Amino acid sequence: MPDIALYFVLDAARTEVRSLLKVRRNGAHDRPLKLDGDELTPLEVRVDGQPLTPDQWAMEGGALIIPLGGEEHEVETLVGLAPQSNSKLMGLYASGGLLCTQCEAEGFRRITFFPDRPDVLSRYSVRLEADKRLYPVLLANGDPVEKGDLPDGRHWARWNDPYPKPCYLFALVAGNLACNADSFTTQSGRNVQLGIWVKEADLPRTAHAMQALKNSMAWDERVYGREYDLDVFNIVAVADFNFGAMENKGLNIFNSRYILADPDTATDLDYDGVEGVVAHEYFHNWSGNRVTCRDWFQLSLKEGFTVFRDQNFSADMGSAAVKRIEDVRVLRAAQFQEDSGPLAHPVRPESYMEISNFYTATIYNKGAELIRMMALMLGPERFRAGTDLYFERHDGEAATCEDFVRAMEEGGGIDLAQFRRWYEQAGTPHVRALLTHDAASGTAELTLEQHMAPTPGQPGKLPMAIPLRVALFDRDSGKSRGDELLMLTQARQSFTFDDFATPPILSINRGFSAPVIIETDRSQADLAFLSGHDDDPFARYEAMQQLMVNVLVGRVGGQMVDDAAVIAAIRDTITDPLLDSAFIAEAVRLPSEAYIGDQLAQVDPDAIHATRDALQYRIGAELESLWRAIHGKTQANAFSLSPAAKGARKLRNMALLYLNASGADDGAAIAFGQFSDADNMTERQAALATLANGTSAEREAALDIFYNRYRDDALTLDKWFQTQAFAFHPDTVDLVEELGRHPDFTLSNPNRVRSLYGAFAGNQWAFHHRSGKGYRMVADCIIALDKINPQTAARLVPPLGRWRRFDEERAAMMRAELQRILSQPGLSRDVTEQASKSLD
Ligand code: B3K
Ligand code: ZN
Repeated sequence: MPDIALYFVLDAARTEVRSLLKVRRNGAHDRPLKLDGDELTPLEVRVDGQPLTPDQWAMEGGALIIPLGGEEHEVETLVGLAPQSNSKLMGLYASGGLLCTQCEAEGFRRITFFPDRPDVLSRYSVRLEADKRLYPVLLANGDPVEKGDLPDGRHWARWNDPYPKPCYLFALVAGNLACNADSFTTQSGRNVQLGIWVKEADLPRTAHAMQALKNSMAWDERVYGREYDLDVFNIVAVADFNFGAMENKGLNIFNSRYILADPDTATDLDYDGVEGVVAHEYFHNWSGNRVTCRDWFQLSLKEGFTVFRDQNFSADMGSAAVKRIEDVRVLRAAQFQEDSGPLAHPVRPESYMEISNFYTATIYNKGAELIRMMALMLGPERFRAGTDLYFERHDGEAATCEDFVRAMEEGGGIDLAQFRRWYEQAGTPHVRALLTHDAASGTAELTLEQHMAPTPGQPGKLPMAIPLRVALFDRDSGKSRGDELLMLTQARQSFTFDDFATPPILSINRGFSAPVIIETDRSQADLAFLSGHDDDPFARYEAMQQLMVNVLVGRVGGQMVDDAAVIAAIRDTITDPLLDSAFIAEAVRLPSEAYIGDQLAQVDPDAIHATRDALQYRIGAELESLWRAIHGKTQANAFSLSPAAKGARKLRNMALLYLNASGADDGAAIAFGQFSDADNMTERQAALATLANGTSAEREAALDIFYNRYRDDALTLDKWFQTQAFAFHPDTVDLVEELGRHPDFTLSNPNRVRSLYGAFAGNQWAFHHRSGKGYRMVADCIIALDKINPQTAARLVPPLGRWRRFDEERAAMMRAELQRILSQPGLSRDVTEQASKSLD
């Protein structure tokens, strides 16, 4: 399909789409032309200008089948769409008065008949026509070429995209939008017009996104030598969106939560989210659009690589150490859980029922870790040689993960034969590390053993190639001789280190060099040493976490583990004048309840909650005066987004949390004070969250104030729902049930659903309430939402699928809910796949 011309007559109730396809037979075969379609009815079908009679074409499933004789034809179809009734938010739909599209992965077939697969690349010419008053702005991919007015208050615009692209990158937007306009001059001196399009009232909230866009464009030139290729780059924010954002060529469409930010409504985390997602979508212009995927099994080719790129961009814009800690926390929370459950799949999956279910932490975040390991093994110059070769060799093509690995091998000069198993084998490798010391010879020996548990469809696993950054610390000097990169390639392997008169201390998987679970038997004393001395910030953080995990896991298992080492390490950390605030805040944070659960053979949500709460109380009470001092000292810094200001807010919020955990009488009053006085959402929301965990009068007051202040601002009201759903409050289950009936709750907005039920399902203690009520509520939501928006409904299934990790009673209730979901008539393919795999 070398060329496609599309003609849209746009209207929320009824849109007409005429498409003209130049088709050319792809090889020596006589099969008919098959054009995918989903919920489409052909109103006209023409070949080379001649209308076909209904007996000259056929429908097969949703697809249109046209027998064709010759080698080349022009095929024309006409269909009618009803955007305002499209609640799936795939294809052309209406959102807050706008018309917009979402095509990835298979939404284009809901707009017109077309071979909807990523290896069909075509040049698009698009004409949009609409009522000028309702839809004064008409946008599509590529460059604007012509526009004009029509009688009856109508107008039109034509856009051409000179770069052949797969149809999943098609986009259009029509609506009443205001523009934050700016420009960027590329390294070769071309001028690019940048536009961020939002509702007029939201214009003041677009500055951060624009700055992020310009920074991204400069970064991709500097770090990867990649320049932007069109004359315009537009971004549109929409309120109803299934995902974060979409990288359509030259016309990115965003969930408004990743564009809009101002101090009053966005937290520092939100600001970082805007910066990261703007960068991610922009970077896709090369890793995704110029070089796209041959098929959807290769999804990680663009997503893993692009996440790696956006992570490094954000690291360069702020604190690299803290960014790495945050990224690993996300990986462990989302991807390690996936890898250890019924939905585990390889980074390059081998089958799927519904591709929408494969936009997972494995494809995205583990995929990024694979690229990171290759970059580590190659070093910066050779990695860049590899990516240069990849982009040159595959520009304009639909490529595979194998193509990427081969470019790394050839461009970087490395053998990745065994490394390829990372794409094939699902599951997280466990690496057991044992360090022994021989005083007579003065040598230390590190023995590493790897194993991987079976995953669905993969009973046996082969050893992986695991790059581990390691350092050995001398107890007396407190120093190491530096970092070494060890390659663990066998099931069991030993490494010897000379000249150690006394037993050194092991620092391993520094920087989280490989996405594995390390098992060591390092003592609390050795971990405490590393938590104070390790010169790799991630390893230092990790030592602190491991100290805490040992206490928590031991106590949940009924052992009396002393917490003195934890409290001492936290005291040393918060009083260390050389550490920056953001790092301190990360280091002293207790591991999440879910993470503690992951370390146990069986998750006991109540015991985990009680144990973690008790340790939090001890840390709060023992160090109360320090928390009080930190909270007071970091006050009143005028709002700025500098790393120092963000770090101070993060630490202050942590101090507030521990101060409240300490049981101090004035805890709630101090939190309420912070809530009332804050000049920014980071402190306001943290104070609200701290209050929401308790049962004080201030809790209700703050929730009311927050609600009344933001009730007309959907994005900020989401935080009100989310904070309550996340709260460690004994009645969270009932409160969430009530919130589900709140007049501001709606299933039709994915952000709102995620804020309430998505957050709730991530609150281990509340969701796994022994009554089973949490399971029932989430299942009810899935069943109701499936009729409206199956893609978003399916994303709520995985928490129910983790039943194997819980006691028999909970497991039985979770299974019963999965069965109830599966017994619903007319269940979508999306939810069917997730629920049935979860029961297997
Ligand atoms: N590529 C899109 C994902 C769209 C998924 C739709 N099922 C966003 C991103 O990763 O950049
Ligand atoms: Zn992406």
